[in-house]
Amino acid sequence: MTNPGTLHKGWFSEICPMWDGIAISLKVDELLYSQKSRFQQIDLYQTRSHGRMLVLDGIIQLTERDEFCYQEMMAHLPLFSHPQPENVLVIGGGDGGVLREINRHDNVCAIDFCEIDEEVVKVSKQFLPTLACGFDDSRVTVHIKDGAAFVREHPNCYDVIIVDSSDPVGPGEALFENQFYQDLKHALKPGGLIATQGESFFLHPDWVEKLMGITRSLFPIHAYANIIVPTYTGGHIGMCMGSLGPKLLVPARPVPEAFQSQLKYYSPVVHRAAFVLPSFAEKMLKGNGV
Ligand code: SPM
Repeated sequence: MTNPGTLHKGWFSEICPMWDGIAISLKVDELLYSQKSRFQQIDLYQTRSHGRMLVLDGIIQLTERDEFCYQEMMAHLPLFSHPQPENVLVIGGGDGGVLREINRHDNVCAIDFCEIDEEVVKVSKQFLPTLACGFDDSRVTVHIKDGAAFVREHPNCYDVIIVDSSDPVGPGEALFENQFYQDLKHALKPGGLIATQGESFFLHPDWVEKLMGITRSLFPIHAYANIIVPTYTGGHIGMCMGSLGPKLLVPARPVPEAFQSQLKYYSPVVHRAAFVLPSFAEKMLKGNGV
């Protein structure tokens, strides 16, 4: 699906059938980049209040002002859940923001990064240097490839796998299917864990139930974590986590003070709190073990 979003009188509005009837709008000063890649429409805006904004197929992926909320949680929640994460795989997230956060972890030895759309990486390197600096670490190996195929070809390789996908419309679709989750499990080493972009229980309870249902059926330990992201429609997104050993709900090791001082969102308290759900969401997911 190609959907450039809507521009009206200098306002960009994110209009998506997946969350019909609600939209977030940002005032934009300039369209800095707009091209269709092999896979999707890529737009990069200078916004009035939120710095630069990356939009794929009309859906906001990040703004410079609040991207730390998502990237820190997608990286540190799974990595601090594991006692010793050495080999990490990241699927998607061509902006490099999740990589930037993973690179803060000294115990990580190697990071495979797999992204289907090389153009997203190129555009991010050109326009979003504070995120794309994530690629400037010698531990990172970039694979431009379909993430679903990459995972199938790498059994028993990783301590932590992070899936920073876009939504289940467009090139990310296969990353929301049962087969992909089975392949993620096989790509883990014993005691490994996964963390996937898990959508919002406010906007798409059906997707959250589906993803947590799959996660519960495959992983003995599973949980859904909350993340506040003001510029995602609804202001909220979640992460589905599945573990072959680590408990997930509390950090498996301390967060060093020097490490904590670099962060703006994640902390050990936030780690625990992320799994505390509003009553309606807890009831909704009870059958799925959350
Ligand atoms: N590294 C940032 C990439 C962002 N990937 C996730 C984007 C999800 C956007 N849709 C949010 C929908 C909220 N209902």
